[in-house]
Amino acid sequence: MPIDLRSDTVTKPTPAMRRAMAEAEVGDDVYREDPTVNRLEARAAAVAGKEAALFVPSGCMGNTIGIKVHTSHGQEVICDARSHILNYELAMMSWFSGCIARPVPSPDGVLSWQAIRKEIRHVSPHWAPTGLIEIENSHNMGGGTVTPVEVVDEICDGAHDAGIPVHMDGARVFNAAERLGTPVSRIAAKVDTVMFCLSKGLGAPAGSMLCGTAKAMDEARLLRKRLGGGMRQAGILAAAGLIALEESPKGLAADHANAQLLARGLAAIDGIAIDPAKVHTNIVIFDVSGTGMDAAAFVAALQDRGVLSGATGPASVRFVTHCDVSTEQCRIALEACAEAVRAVAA
Ligand code: TLP
Repeated sequence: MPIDLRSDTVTKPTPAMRRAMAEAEVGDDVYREDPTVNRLEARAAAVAGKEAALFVPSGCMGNTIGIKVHTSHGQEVICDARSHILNYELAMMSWFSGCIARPVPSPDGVLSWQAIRKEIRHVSPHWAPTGLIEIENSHNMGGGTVTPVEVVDEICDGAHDAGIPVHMDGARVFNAAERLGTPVSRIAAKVDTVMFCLSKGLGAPAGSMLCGTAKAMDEARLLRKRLGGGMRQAGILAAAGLIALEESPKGLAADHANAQLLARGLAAIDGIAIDPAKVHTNIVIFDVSGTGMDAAAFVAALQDRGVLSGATGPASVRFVTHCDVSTEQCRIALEACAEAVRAVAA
């Protein structure tokens, strides 16, 4: 079996999750009659500190619905230039919500109110008005970086004063919570909606939660149906989600320690550039330009040595730690990196 560091999306359900799935009490969730889904939604809302939550099949659908709930066609969505909603969601904000992105560059994916406020547009004969501000926390392509609570609060206060809602792509907000030592409900306290994934670091087989006001979630439920996300006896999946919510956050500290181990080990390899201080959570993005290989060649060389990774740019490679990779496997992966670099140098 290869050591799979491509993403935390590759995690497999635990034995406890599989047992709960087999035994789950189910009903038709489109009629809101699935007791397990109802329990998961109530629990997710409590964890996020919101009135209500909606179980959706994926993070992309959660973000798509979150954007649609807040915006009208012909508006702009302010987001970081490397955000997932802009770069990895097949232009759904335009396809489904009729909005365009107003990308704002940021250091490592951490936005600030100062950077955002300059980009806010009001109705005018020439401009599309800002309909929404989006924050990704932790930030995937920023290298798993975490936006501190005070910064999130400041963005929300400024946005709300300007009459603009805020959506958080919290696909990995539990990783942010672990890093900050702060509950998810505090991180998301001021955002209008937050989406988080059960299927990444938390290890559930599928599903994400969108959380917000009861009114927003009622609308979100209709949008989910429009998108084909009414899943009927979804309690089978929700049962795993409930375990993911209660049990899995405890394991994230170990994933972060493994990411640090990788970052420090990579920094010590000639030709690889990474600053371990910038690795906040479970994502390790590093530059391989000094190795004589581009990212594709580096990824291929690692694959030959039994380690799976992903290229995130012409010269950048991503490792993501998760509950299905051990510290020992991270050490083996580092050895594979060193060996691949030595082989090219020779
Ligand atoms: N991220 C995936 C890929 O799509 C890049 C990964 O391997 O990291 N928001 C963020 C910040 C994400 O990183 C992802 C998935 C999503 C949303 C979408 O979640 P899914 O895959 O459940 O639709």
